[in-house]
This record gives sequence, C-alpha cells and structure tokens, in this order.
Amino acid sequence: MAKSSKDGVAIGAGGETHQQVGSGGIKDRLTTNQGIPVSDNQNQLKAGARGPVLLEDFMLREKIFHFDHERIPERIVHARGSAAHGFFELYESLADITKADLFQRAGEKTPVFTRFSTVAGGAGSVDTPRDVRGFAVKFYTQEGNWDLVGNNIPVFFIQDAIKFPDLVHSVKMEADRGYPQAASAHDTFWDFISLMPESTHMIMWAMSDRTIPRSLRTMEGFGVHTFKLVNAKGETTFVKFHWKPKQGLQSTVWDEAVKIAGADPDFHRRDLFEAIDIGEFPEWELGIQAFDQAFADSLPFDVLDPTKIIPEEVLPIRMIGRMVLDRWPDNFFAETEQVAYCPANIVPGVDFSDDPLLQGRLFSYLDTQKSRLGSTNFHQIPINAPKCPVMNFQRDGMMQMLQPKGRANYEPNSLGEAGEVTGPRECPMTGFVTRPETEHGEKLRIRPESFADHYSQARLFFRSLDPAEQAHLASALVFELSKVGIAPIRTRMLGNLVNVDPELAQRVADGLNMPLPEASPTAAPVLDMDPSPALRIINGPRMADTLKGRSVGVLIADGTDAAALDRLVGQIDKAGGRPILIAPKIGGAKLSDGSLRPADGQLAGFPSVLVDAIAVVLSADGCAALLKEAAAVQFVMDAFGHLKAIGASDEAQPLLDKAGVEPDEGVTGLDAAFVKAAALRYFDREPKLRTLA
Ligand code: HDE
Repeated sequence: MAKSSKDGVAIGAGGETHQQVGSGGIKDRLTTNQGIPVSDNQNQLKAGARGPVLLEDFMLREKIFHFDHERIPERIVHARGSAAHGFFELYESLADITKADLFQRAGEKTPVFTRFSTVAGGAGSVDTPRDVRGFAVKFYTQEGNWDLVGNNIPVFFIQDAIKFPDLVHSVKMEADRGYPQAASAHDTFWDFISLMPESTHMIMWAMSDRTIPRSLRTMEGFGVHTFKLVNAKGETTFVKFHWKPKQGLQSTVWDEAVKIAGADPDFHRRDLFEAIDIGEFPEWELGIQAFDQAFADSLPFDVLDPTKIIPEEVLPIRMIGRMVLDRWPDNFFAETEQVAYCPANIVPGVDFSDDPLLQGRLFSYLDTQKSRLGSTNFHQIPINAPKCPVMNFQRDGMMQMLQPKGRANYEPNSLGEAGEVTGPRECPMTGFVTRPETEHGEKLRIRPESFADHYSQARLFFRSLDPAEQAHLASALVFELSKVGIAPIRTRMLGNLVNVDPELAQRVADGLNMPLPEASPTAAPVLDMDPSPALRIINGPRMADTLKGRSVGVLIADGTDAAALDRLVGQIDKAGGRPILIAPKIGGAKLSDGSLRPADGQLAGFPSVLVDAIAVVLSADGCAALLKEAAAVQFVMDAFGHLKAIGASDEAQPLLDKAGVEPDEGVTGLDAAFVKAAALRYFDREPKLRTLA
C-alpha cells in the first residue's frame, strides 16, 4: 500500500519501488510529477527577461494546475477536526459475548486512527465554539475496519434520519446571510429546536459544559446508538459504547472559551499535538453497557431511541480496554482530511440495531465520501485502507491504484489451472453473517409510541448536575436565546423548558426578562427518574483532579527571584504539569541572579486562557512595572474570572489587587499548596464574579 515517508518523499501505491525521485536519481532532486528533474523553481519561462510567459512552460503549468486543485470538498458536518494514530488494547477476552476478532485475546493491540471534530463550523473555523464534538475511531482489525463514529455526548437531537438535513441546515450559517459561522446562537437553529421537542434532552447536553471542553483529551466519547455484539454461537447482546478519558473530564467556562477562540483558534488541535509530542499520550478506556432484551423491556424508554441514555447507576459500564493516541499524522491532508469514517464499517461479531437514526447513517457516509474524495476507490487511500488483506472482484473506477493480475474478474469461474475456480471465495463460516430475525409489520412512516417521551431524560440530566453546572446550563440558554431576534421562538422554547424543570424555565425566563408561558403540550407523561451523578463533570466521579498533562502559566519579569522560580518549576514538573514561562518579551527576563531566562510566550500574545492555572513570580520592581501593563492585569483577572488557581509571590500582591483577586482556596503562595491547588477550578468563586441564570 502507498505510504508517505517522514522525509517528505511520496512513495507510490503498489509497492515501495516507485518513488518521485525517479529511478537511479539523486535522492533529493526536485522533479515534476512525471519525474523530470527541475532546474529552476524560482522563475517562469519567459520570452526575454521582461517578456511574456511562454505556454510551453510545462513545469509552471503542472505546478499551478496541481495547486488549483489542492482542496477537496470539506465534510458537510464535522468539517473541522484533528486526529491522531494510536492503538486499542483489550483487557480481557470477550469471546463469551462477541466473536469480533479484536475482542478475543487479552492484551492484543489493534491500531486505530481517531478524529475529533466540531460539527457546525467549516474546516477553517475555530476549535472552541459551543458545539458537540465528534469522536470517531477507526479500528484496523484483522477482519477489516470497524468504525465507531460517535460523539462526546451520548444522545442526539433527532430520532429519525430524515430530519438530519433540516437540523444541519438550521444550525449552519443562515441561508440568506451566510452567518453565523460555527454557532448555534441564532434564530434558525432555535426555531427548529423549539419545534422539535425530541431534541430537548440533547439540548440540555448541548447547553451544558460538555460542549465547551477544555481539551479533546478531557472529554468522553459515546457510540450513541444501541449496537449488537454477536458471539460464535450466534447469540446476541445489546451494547452501548463509552470512551472514558484517563485525563479526567474538564470544561472551560464560557467567557474563557470565547477568549480562547481569539487567542488561539487552533487551541484543541495544538493541545493534542503538543501532548503527543511531549509523550503525554492521551488515553481513554473503552467501556460497554451490555444487556439483553428482557433488560431492554424493563426500561421506561426504548433502547432504539437515540435521544435516550441508560444511566450508569442503572446499568454499570464494564471497561474492556484502553485506547492510547501516541502518534501525530505525518500529513494533515493525507490522513486527517482524507480519512473516511462510516458507521456501516463493522466486523463479524458486531452488528447494527434497528435504531432509525443509525439505519439512516448507514447510507449517508459511503455516499458522502464519493463527493468528498471523488472516487469509489477512496478505500485505497492509505489512511482508509484496511491493514488486513482485501480481495474481491471489484475493479476499475477513477483513481484505481491496484493492478490485479489474471483473467478472472468474476466468480464463480473455472479459470484455475485445472479448470477450478480461481480468486477469493466467500466463506459462510468466517464471513460476516447477519443473524436471521423475524421482521413484520406494515410499511409505515411513523414514530413508535415508545419514542414519545421527550422530556423525562432532559429532566434527569438537568437534575443530575452539580449546581454550578446547572447555573452554566441555564446561563447558556439565556445567552443563546438572547441572540434570537424572533421573540415567539424564545417563548416557544421556554414552554418546552417548563416540561424539563419549571425552576430551570423560570431562571431562563428571568434571564431573558420575559414572562414564563404555559408548558408546551407533551406526548407522554414526564417521569422523575433517579438522578445520575455520573452525568456531572463538576464534582462528578470523573472530574479531572490532577496537574498531570496540564499547563501552568508562570508570569515572570526582570528581577524575578531565580531560586523561587526554579523551585516552582521543579514542583510543577514533579507533579507532571507543564510550566510555561511568560514574560513581557519573548527573549526572556533578567532574573535576580543576573541570568537571562528565555520565555515560552510573550505576555501580550499569551493570555492566561491558554493555561490551566497561573503563578505570578515577580519582584517588587517587576510588579510595579507590570501594574501599567493591561495584558498583565488581564492575565491575572482572567485567571481569577475563569476560576483557576493563582499562586503568587508576596511582591506580586499589588498586581493581584489591581486585577480584583480576592482570597479563597484557589489563591495561594508559591509553595506546595499551589501545585495542589492548580489541579482544580474554584466554582465557589463564580457567583461573586458574574450573574448566572
Ligand atoms: Fe454523522 N455524518 N450523521 N453523526 N458524523 C458525517 O460523514 C449523518 C450522526 C459523526 O471525523 C458525514 O464523512 C447523518 C450521529 C461524526 O470524519 C455525513 C446522520 C453521530 C462525523 C454524516 C448523522 C454522528 C460525522 C459528513 C443522521 C454520533 C465525523 C462527512 C442520520 C453518533 C467523522 C462524513 C469524521 C460525519 C451523516 C448523525 C457522528 C454527512 C445522515 C448520531 C463523528 O455522512
């Protein structure tokens, strides 16, 4: 298969022999795509030094022609993404419930390629809008590629695939004006949502802190739909897939997410790259909730409805393995852009359920790849190619990379030497088998009754959250609906929220300064389910509570105490954190011992939104100078406002005072207490700083 090598030499498909450098050529010589050596890559061919360009300049024409076609259509959704290579390692054999090859042998590693994405924005949009994140994993198993194409939220907006184009049209840039980019805070989205009560549960998640993750490394992933596992005896188990980050869960606060968008539009991409680069490999555990039909029947909702979860407290998650991302792609376009995920890519031992959203997806992804990648042969692109043998009689097509030998391009055939069949053959024993199941019923365009409850789990989610998260959620609704110009849409949304929780609806109505309407009609009674603490980020069982893999911005200036700085940096390193020195000038600051300490970031271009905690290590003179720098005051003010830990030298106190820092648990000296404090955020601080709904 074609590969791209580290040194930038493109190696052709069909073997390692065909290189762009040409046979027997000098390894580093520049050539055209036909292998012709290039003598001048700086000047076009002209008639005279100041004359017109000649049409015969095939080198110019080829180079510009290729450049003109460098872009391919971006994904209609999930256009903006970042990806990495890694592996999945199985903890123990799952042979009792599935015959999938990758789940048979404890300790076995399967290569993966994982792409995270935002949904609404274009490929060039920023990393931190309020948006659902895609979480797509391609497992290159020995029995073919299995794609688990999920999101960082376990439910979806709609129940039926036929509504997907409407949903996506409503959230993307509005049809006439072409804005807003990558934002759900606008009329058409909320118009659609307010008319689609089935979206209410997802809206609770979308307005929660889940959609403003601090890092791709600190979010969960979910397969969303119910799938099936099938064992060697043909027995079926229903299953829901979960990815749980070893780094713990963490989100930003809204004001921070907005500011990151300006300070570093590539914040998540850079974070993933840098984590892998320094060997801090992101890791998730894969868990399953496995259940049978009797269990499914006992639930007050339908497991085929993708707007519902099964709370972990009702059915615990069994961790079955771990995924480690340890290698950045060689080339963004070749891999991250050209990777083609498809929920229909499953392997023997895994199967679909009848979830109507999943069933619709089974068509869409293959179809979309044809427009994006241009050919039915996109599976031959290295990032998409299975790492097991691919043998069949599918032939030809645009961009065919393979050169199959022989006459037989059909089966059955009798073209073998002794008149027997030649070429690959089907195998009823090892091939993918769909388990026979009896289906009957009239052809109908209808939603099942069992999908009618649109509010109980929205209520469950809201009531399960920590009070700080509830306030964020309510405030996000106020923010988004305040951007909606058509007032009746807001009123309709408030009517839906009354069904979720009257108190939430009242808080949002107060935040909008609008009267609370009657509850909108419901198709089924709203249930009070037992809260599920596992749904929380803040104070939940998976909240990030370590400095490992996180960054501390250390503000220094001329005169900073060298010994105190070294001590602090040592402590941060020891805790597994990443100290980032920030000074007024990138060349560094002259410390108390006369040495020049280079900076990692320049204060004006490195606001504190880019780090997880800050330390301010200043001398009295250094502090006096920084009191006149808006960027320094803002650095501290934002860290405080974003509920981060602040460690400071005594001499830095005037800067803290000017930035409005008030003492609390998260404000410390530069001793060991700071490193401990730096692992957390201080949500108790928030009500003192901003009015939340
Ligand atoms: Fe997708 N989705 N989707 N989706 N989706 C695409 O496929 C679609 C849905 C998801 O990193 C597209 O290759 C339909 C749910 C991810 O490349 C497209 C429906 C979930 C990615 C498509 C859904 C997802 C996509 C666009 C409703 C979570 C990015 C480009 C029936 C379980 C994968 C492409 C990547 C991408 C269609 C709903 C996740 C158009 C029709 C539910 C993570 O085929």
